[in-house]
Amino acid sequence: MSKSLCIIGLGYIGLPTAAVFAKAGWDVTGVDINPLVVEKINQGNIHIEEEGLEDVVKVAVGKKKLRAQLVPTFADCFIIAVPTPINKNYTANIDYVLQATKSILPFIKDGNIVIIESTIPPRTMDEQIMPIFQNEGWNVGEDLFLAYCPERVLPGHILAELVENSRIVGGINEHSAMKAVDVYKTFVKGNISITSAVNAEMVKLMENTYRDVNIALVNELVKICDTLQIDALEVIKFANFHPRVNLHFPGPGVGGHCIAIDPYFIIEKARETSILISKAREINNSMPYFVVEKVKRLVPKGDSKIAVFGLSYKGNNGDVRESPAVIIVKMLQKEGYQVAVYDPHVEQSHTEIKLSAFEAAIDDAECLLILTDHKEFNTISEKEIVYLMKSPVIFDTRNCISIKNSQITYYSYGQLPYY
Ligand code: SAJ
Repeated sequence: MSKSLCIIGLGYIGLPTAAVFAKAGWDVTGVDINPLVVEKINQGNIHIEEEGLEDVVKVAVGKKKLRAQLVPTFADCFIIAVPTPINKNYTANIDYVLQATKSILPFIKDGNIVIIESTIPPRTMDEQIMPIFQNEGWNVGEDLFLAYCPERVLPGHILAELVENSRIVGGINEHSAMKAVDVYKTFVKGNISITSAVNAEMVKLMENTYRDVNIALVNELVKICDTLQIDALEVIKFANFHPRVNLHFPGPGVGGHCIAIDPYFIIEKARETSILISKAREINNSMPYFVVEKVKRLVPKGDSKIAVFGLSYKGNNGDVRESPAVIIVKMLQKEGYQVAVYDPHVEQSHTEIKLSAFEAAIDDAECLLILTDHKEFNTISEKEIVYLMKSPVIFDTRNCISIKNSQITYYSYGQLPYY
């Protein structure tokens, strides 16, 4: 008989995870509080954009290996993959994780394993999750097993990375970790390493913090080079010829629900010692202001029109959470510019910012500001840009397109001259 899984949260991580387990032969029940999400999945459709996911979900639902519902059910294994939003004071809001954990209590049986995948601050497993089960009389680690197993998948490549990437499994004790390994080895091809729950919590946060700090470093380099009139892109390119240097890509800021958020979960627990991590957050948060200052130099203030290409936080993705582009658009509007936004990946229902079609966005615009590196922007019609824009000027904060038409003035980000 196949093993059963009940997974709480059918979002960006939960749904692909549910689909991959179902494909590996598990009987999967996915739980979500949103009835529209449940209905959509049971019809074999999906509510998020992720390469290849719809096909896997369709097949799994068709074969009755995956079903969605509003309440949990009995299962051999429980996985919690609900969001951990950030509070206004930049601390983690773990309410959904705690609620989801409590919601499975009536369905837990002897020998079950409960796995948390949501990103959480260090010691949440030991201090908040484990007591929920202990208070119900469970001898955690003996008759109920508990582990923290963060995912490390890159949006846009989730299905492949869930299978191929190495994984870290943090058990509340060794027995729990071994049980969690048995769960993941049914489909994970990468190495599965075992550690304690608290180490796994910190590993997850540090992976994304490493990225945030490195992005802050190149973003600061762009600012320094701007002051000193040095070509930052050349500097990055040549420094990276060093075998042990890997400068990242500069950009208009860091978005998404992971890298822009996770460092705060460390800062809140060790504020005095998280100096570099806090500064990196400050630098990346300052980048939208830097971009707006550059735009103001390029386009005289007033009610001039600016076409913005890309609203999501990264290329080929429709996710606008924490997107620096959203901040930049709002700042430009506040400055008095007319801003028309074109994003072929973002659905209008996911943002309060009005979206326009390609032609309508560039029509009569004095500057085309690229804020996201969507693949479609590589093939935009240069002819239409020259024909429709009031002045054919492009400022590419992602350095993602190459322009051949000499009638277009193209400014890259980090490269001289800016203006
Ligand atoms: N960015 C830059 N410069 C870079 C790289 C990224 O400005 O050199 C920006 C992007 O444009 C974007 C943001 O940073 O706004 C984050 O994008 P990303 O593609 O680097 O990462 P995410 O948030 O989509 O996914 C990350 C991944 N973490 C790492 O690479 C360490 C992924 O592996 C995690 O699983 C995921 O966070 C998560 O869920 O935590």
